[in-house]
Amino acid sequence: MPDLPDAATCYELLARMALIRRFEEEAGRQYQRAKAGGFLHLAIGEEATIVGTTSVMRDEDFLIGTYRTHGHAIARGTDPNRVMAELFGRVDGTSGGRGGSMHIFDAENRFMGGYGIVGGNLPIAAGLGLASQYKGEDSVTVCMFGDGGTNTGNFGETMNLAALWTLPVLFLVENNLYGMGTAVERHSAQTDLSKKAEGYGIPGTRVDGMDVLAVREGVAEGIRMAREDARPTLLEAFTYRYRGHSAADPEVYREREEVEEWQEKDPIENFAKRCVGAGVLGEREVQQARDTAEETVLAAAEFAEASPEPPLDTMYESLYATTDPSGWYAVDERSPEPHRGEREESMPDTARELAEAGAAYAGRPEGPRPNPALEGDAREGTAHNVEDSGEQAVNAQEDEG
Ligand SMILES: Cc1ncc(C[n+]2csc(CCOP(=O)(O)OP(=O)(O)O)c2C)c(N)n1
Ligand SMILES: [Mg+2]
Repeated sequence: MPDLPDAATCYELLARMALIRRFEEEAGRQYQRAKAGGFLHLAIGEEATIVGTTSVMRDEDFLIGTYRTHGHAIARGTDPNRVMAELFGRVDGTSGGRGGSMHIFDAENRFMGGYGIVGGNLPIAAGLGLASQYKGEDSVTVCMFGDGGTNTGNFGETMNLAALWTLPVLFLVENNLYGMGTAVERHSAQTDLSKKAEGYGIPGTRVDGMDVLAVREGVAEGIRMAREDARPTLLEAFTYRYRGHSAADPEVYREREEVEEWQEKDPIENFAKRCVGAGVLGEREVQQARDTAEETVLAAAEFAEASPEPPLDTMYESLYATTDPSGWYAVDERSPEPHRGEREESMPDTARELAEAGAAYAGRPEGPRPNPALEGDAREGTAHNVEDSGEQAVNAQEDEG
């Protein structure tokens, strides 16, 4: 078990977790009152994984998560008032009330969302890592996603690129044992999720996601490897959500006893007990953390309630980024010289004509389309390759026969 840090750090960790817990409880209550609309996914029980992670990130690092991320934004420094207002769909919300619970976004605090598509944040994390690398910044991206997210195609594609391009990204699986109502052993062939990226050259480790200090240690090491060694890694944190998958979950897939067993490992209660037991914090400070959380969250609900709804005629505002992209570039810097076939003059004439015409077969006479394997492009391509590779030319001649 990792040693306790100094009293100020312990207090901060405890206070953050208590705030997120209380925020989520209130969000659930406001959803019942129909003040918060859309879907609502609460992370009650997962606070140590969230706060342990953000507590060792630098301001310039990026965090990207899923649709269960009210706490992630708050842990990153987003004003709880603005998160609550977003849940309420009000103008003072993080996305002007247009995103709702699943799309909290705060670029200023480098909290990059908030995504409803399972696994959808993974390639974006690779993009953030690539941007840091390309700009020569030493910021690291932490990408948090669920156990279910490891089954998506995006997972494999992202691991491949992250390893290939040595992207400064830490991938963190919040393994809460279920993807909606499906248990890990029923949805993943490999149940040791930390191993799922090994084949791509991304090593993984496991950590107790209910222990804020263990998470800190694991994440700090992953961030260090990303920042100093340009090595992406995977960290699997075992955690548990006490509430249903979303607000509308009858929870028929698990027993009450299982939930209670995990509640025994409660990340906030146990950390508070440990701090008090070790004499690092007093009972009074623990109570103070809880009271402050209470005040902050009640104020957030009041703030959200008072914030106006967006006027109807602004419905189409703030939906798309309309600034120009800063430029286009090739990413393969290990062999920046053009690869075979990439030079314009090495393009087969037919292909060039078609490309210049703007569309395949544009300007061609009506009728049966040419078979490129027998006539046209493929043959021209082969002829061109004669200089590059005698072997290919021989094979092509054999095919002709
Ligand atoms: C691509 C895609 N498929 C299916 C869904 C529906 N869906 C929403 S959440 C979810 C479960 C994901 O579980 P996990 O990744 O473990 O995250 P958790 O909800 O446990 O935090 C599914 C299947 C979706 N949003 N996106
Ligand atoms: Mg899950």
